[in-house]
Amino acid sequence: MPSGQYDFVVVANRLPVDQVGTEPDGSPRYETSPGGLVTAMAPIMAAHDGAWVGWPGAPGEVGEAFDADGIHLVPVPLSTTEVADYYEGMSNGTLWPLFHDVIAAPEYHRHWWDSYVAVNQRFADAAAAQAAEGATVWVQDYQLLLVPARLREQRPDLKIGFFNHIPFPGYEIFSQLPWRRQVVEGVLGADLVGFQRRSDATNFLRACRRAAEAVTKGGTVQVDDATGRREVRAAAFPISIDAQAFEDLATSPEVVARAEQIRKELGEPDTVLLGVDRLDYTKGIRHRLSTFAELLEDGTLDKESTVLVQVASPSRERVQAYSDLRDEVELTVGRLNGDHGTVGFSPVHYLHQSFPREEMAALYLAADVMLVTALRDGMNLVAKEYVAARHDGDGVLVLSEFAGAADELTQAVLINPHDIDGSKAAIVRAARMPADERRRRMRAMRRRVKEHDVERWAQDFLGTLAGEPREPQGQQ
Ligand code: GDG
Repeated sequence: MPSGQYDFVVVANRLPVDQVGTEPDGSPRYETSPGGLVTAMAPIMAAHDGAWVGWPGAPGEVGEAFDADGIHLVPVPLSTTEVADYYEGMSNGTLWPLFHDVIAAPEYHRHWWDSYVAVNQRFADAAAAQAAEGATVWVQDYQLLLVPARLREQRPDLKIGFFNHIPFPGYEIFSQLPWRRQVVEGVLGADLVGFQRRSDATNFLRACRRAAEAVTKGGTVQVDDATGRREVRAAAFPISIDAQAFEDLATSPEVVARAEQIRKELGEPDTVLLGVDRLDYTKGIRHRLSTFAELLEDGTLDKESTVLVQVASPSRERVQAYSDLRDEVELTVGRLNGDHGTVGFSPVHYLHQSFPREEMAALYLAADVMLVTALRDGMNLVAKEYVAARHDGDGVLVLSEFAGAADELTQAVLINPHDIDGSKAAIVRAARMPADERRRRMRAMRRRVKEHDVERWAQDFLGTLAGEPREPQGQQ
C-alpha cells in the first residue's frame, strides 16, 4: 500500500468541525469546532505534519480534505443507513450501554454489527492513505474498536495507539457481546492501548485472556498475528482538560460579572447547587433529582434559600433510551417544582440547552456545590472544569466514585449515587462545609488538575507509544 505524507494521524468518529452551509459548487462548508481533544492535539499537529480523519457529523456526501488551523482534515462519509446502524445502533445502542455496565439494556443486532465492521474498515483505509511511512496513528474511542487491527493489516510499519474514552466493563458483562473476540482482536492491532482508570485496563487484560485466549504478563499482552509476535501494552492514561485556558476564561471580567448576575437572577439564594451533563442515562441525573427532592421534602435543605441549576445538554435524541430519559427527567423536574415551588420561585432550574463555554464557566463560578453523580463515567471532564474555573479557591465538588475523576480528585466529597441517604448527607455536608475546609480541598484539587492537564495526557500517551519511560503518575 503506498503511504501518505502525514507523520501523525488522529482517527476519531468526529472531525473537529461543524457543517455550516454549502459551497457555491454544492459541497459542504465546514467550520472548526474546538473541543478538548483538538486543543490537546493542536500543538502536536503543528509540530508534526498532522492529519485528522473523521466523520463531519452529517450523513451523505462529504467535501474534499482541507487544511484548517494547521491540521489536515480528512472527512469520512457515512450514509443515512450507516448513521442509524453503525453510529446510533452499534456504537450508541450496543457498545455505550454495555461498556457502562448495562445501565440501559444493550441491543444486539447483526445488521448493526455488519455496518460497524464496514465503517471501521473505511476509517482504517482513510487513515492508511494519509499516514507516512513509520507514522504514528492515534485511534480514539469505542466507535472505532476494529480500526487498529485493520490498519495494521495494511500498514505494519505504523506505530498505532488506541485510547478508550469510556469505561471498559468487567468480563461478566463484556462477554455478553456476540462479537467479543473480534472486538478484542481489533483493539490488539494497536501497540499501546490507553484507558481512563487502572481498573479499565485490568478489565481489558482479562478480556484478552478470556475472549481471545491471549497470554498477558503484567500490563502487556502477547499477540501472534500475520505480522509476527508483538507485545501490546495496556495502561491507564487519565484524560484531562486545558486547565489554564479554562481558568483564563473564568477569570475574564465578563465571566466574573456574569456569575454574579446569575446569582442575582436566581434570587440570591444561600446555596446554588449545579449539575452539568449531556442528557445521558449514565450521568445519574434521575438519582440527583430524587436526592434533591428528598432533601426538600424532609426539610433538611431550606426551600427558600437553595436552588439546583441543572444543565442537560441535548444528546443522541434519535436513540430511544435517550428520549425516554428526557421524558422521565422532565416529568420529575415538573413534579419537584410543582410540589416545592412558589409563585416566582422554582427550586430546580432545568435547562435543556447547549450553552457557550463562557456561560458554562460563569455557572461553575456561581455554584457553591457542583454535583457529579454519574452511575458510570470514563472520566467526567465537568468535574475537572469546575475545579479549573474556581480561581477564587472556593466551591465544593460532590463526585461519584463511579466517575474516573474520583481516582484523582480524592479531596472531593465522594459519593455512591445509588445510596440516596449517603448522597443526601454528602450534599448537606458540602452545603455547610466551613470555608477553610472548602479552600483546603479545592487547593489540592486545583493543583492536581493544573499539573495533569490535557497536554500532559497527550504527551504521556504519545511518549509511551514512542517507547519513552513513563513518569510517576502520583495519586490515582
Ligand atoms: C466522554 C466520556 C470522558 C456539556 N454541555 C455543554 C458543554 N458540555 C461539555 C462539558 C464537557 C463535555 O461537554 C462533557 O464531557 P464529559 O467528560 O463530562 O462527558 P462525555 O461527553 O460523556 O465524554 C467521559 C470524556 O469522553 C473525555 O474522555 O471524560 O467519561 O463519557 O467538556 O463542558 N459545553 C458547552 N455547552 C454545553 O451546553 N459549551
